[in-house]
Amino acid sequence: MGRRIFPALYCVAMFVFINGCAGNKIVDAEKGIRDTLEPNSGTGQLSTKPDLGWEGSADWNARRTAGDILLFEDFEEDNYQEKWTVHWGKPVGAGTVSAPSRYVFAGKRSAYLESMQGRHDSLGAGEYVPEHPIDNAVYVRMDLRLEDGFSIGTANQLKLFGIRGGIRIEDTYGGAGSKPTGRDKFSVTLGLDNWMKLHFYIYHPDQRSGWGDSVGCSVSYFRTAGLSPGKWYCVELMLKNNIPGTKNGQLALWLDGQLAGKIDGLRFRDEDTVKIRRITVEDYFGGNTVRDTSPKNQRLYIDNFVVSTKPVGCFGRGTTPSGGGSNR
Ligand SMILES: [Ca+2]
Repeated sequence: MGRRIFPALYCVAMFVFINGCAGNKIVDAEKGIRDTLEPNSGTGQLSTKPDLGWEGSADWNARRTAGDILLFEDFEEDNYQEKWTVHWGKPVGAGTVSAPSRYVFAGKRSAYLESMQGRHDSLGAGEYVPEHPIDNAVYVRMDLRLEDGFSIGTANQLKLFGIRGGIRIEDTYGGAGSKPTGRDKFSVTLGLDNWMKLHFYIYHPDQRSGWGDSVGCSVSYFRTAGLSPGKWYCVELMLKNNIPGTKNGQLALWLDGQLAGKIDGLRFRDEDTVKIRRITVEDYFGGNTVRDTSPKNQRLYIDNFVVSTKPVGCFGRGTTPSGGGSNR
């Protein structure tokens, strides 16, 4: 990250992107929900009735086939990290915190990542690599809470977590400053801007420059979804890959079960072999100056971390995303 986004420039950039980018459109929450009332069109839907056949069981091994759940992590076991498959990095978590604590969402423990004053990266940042690359859609969901008093300081964004794709696992990094070709890689990160509002940060072949596109997660035309310290959020990010030759890729974000951001018409690839290969949890302060580092030592807590090829939802809280369907 070499950019600092000032408010005015940010708004202009958002306007240009929303109105001027080929094939992309932002759908606000109300519009998105109206869209989803129509029969399954394969364009992403919301359901108000959870129908997953899964209530967040800790028995993720038993459920991984039936529910298309690749990873369910509740951080209850001492050796939880042994379940995770990784490539470069480590499983997520600098440590765990035990109940009773407001930082445990469910069960007896949650995990935390810890940002250190003056640093970009955080202790406990990690990754999960699905056993088989995902061709179509992936849903990454977690309960997330920022430590009370959490601050982004003067950093231009805080990268929370992301989905990485590539023709090979070795290609699945962000690629700062270089535009994907459609035949190498793509990257989507969910981030918080300096105003604690959520945005997608997307490296894709149709991006406007060498740097990725930043697109706010719109609750309505005038309001962007955000996070605040002091409460737990159910956060779910979906990436649906496009069919090569067709700009039908999608991104969606649900916050506490409500659609909080959606982009249609994306092109992530021009070849089938460019698949979803890594999931990252970063808690990374960007860009690249000392002003873009954590202003103090502070933690981000996560619980019930799920990676699935089907919608997951909030286990009875709010509505449940559904209708990821298939591109094919
Ligand atoms: Ca737990």
